[in-house]
Amino acid sequence: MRYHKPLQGLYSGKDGIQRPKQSQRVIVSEFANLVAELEELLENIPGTQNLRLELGELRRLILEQRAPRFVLVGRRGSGKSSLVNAIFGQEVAEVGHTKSQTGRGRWWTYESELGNIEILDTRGLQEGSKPEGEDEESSPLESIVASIGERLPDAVLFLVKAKEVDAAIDADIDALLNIRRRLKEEHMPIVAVITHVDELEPKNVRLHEAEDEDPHDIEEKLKRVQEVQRHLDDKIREHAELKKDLVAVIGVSSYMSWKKDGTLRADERWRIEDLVFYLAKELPDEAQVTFARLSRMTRVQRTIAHRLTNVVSGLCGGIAATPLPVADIAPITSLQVSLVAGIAYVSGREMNVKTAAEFMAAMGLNVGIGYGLREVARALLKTLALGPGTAASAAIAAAATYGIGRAATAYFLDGKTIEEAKSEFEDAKEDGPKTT
Ligand SMILES: Nc1nc2c(ncn2[C@@H]2O[C@H](COP(=O)(O)OP(=O)(O)O)[C@@H](O)[C@H]2O)c(=O)[nH]1
Ligand SMILES: [Mg+2]
Repeated sequence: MRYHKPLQGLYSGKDGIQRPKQSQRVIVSEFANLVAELEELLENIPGTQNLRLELGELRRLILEQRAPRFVLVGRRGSGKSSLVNAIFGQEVAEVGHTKSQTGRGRWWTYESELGNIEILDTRGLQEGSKPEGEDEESSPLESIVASIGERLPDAVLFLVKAKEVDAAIDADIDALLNIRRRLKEEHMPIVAVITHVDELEPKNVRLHEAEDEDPHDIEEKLKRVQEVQRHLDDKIREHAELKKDLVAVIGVSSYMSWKKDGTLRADERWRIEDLVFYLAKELPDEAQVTFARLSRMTRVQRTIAHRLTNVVSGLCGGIAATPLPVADIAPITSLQVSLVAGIAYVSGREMNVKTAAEFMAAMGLNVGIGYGLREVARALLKTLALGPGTAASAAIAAAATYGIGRAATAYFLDGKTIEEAKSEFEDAKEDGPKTT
């Protein structure tokens, strides 16, 4: 039996050490064993290359999860801390203090109960400021480069204030170039974020509440946003080294404010969801689930849920068509229970067999009363009555799994009722998985 890296990002204490809850640990280790057993079984069966690839994908998405890692390039006051808060939808970073809040050149973990993000703050590259408690031994660039060598980031976020895009941003672009050059041949997506676009003219027109504003005012403001986006895009593309890695230039408002007691006072975020969506596409599989979960953004979470559903239904169909030499495990139903648990997890719930089993019972599937993955899977196996090794059972297994995934998405992500999820299950089962 192979052993695996412990699951990252599932649950962490204040000290940043990962401590999954007991029930979560159980399903994760059972799921890890299932994947390993299937990999071992399939290794000796010819023609199962695709199944093994799909298992690898699931392994990366669920078992090898880790926090996404971003480098932030932007001056003090450009809105780096605010952007981190805006992505979480929660106050995880201190905003707007005159003293530097973040030391330069080292990785910081921002934590929420839903997951963590690791940030390398490069401020200091384009200004002479010196954060508190900073040792003055190494230059800012050297310490940043050392941190990047230690842990490769997933993407670079280049932040510029909307009103400064026209002004002298050459120093900012130099900072970006400096980092880009040190990365040599590594691929490094760059997402340019124009912050404070709410402050563009006409000033008091609220983009985040556009439906209450005069459409002409909104149109005028959106035109300004597009202008600054185009301008920054042109500026970055002047440099061939940056051009090849630039994936998006996007204007946003990150403004949120909290009262002293922690309650939300204002949420004036605009296009942060689009930004999160672009960023998610650039992340490796290992960081996708954590990012979607902690963002609390349904659109991003739905994308992951669909992907999990497609992978798992493909796997279930393939497994049903493959006569496995060992009948001891109930891989198809175990995968189905894991799929539901995974979608519930992406939605922000704890990952456990109980939640998944309760949901499946509500769908009218007999899952018995056990709370172990295998117990539930065996009970479910009787209900679904899947005979192994035929094309017909393969189609049924894939369609049933697809229906389960769609129903779980409707219930956990779209806020549908159990009844609505149940009819989604019946409909999706009929239509079968999409062949995309
Ligand atoms: N109106 C508006 N204010 C913002 C936005 N982003 C940040 N701010 C404000 O700009 C100031 C500096 O932001 P901060 O996140 O601390 O910048 P940092 O120094 O780069 O970390 C704070 O007062 C924030 O509330 C934005 O998109 N719109
Ligand atoms: Mg800050």
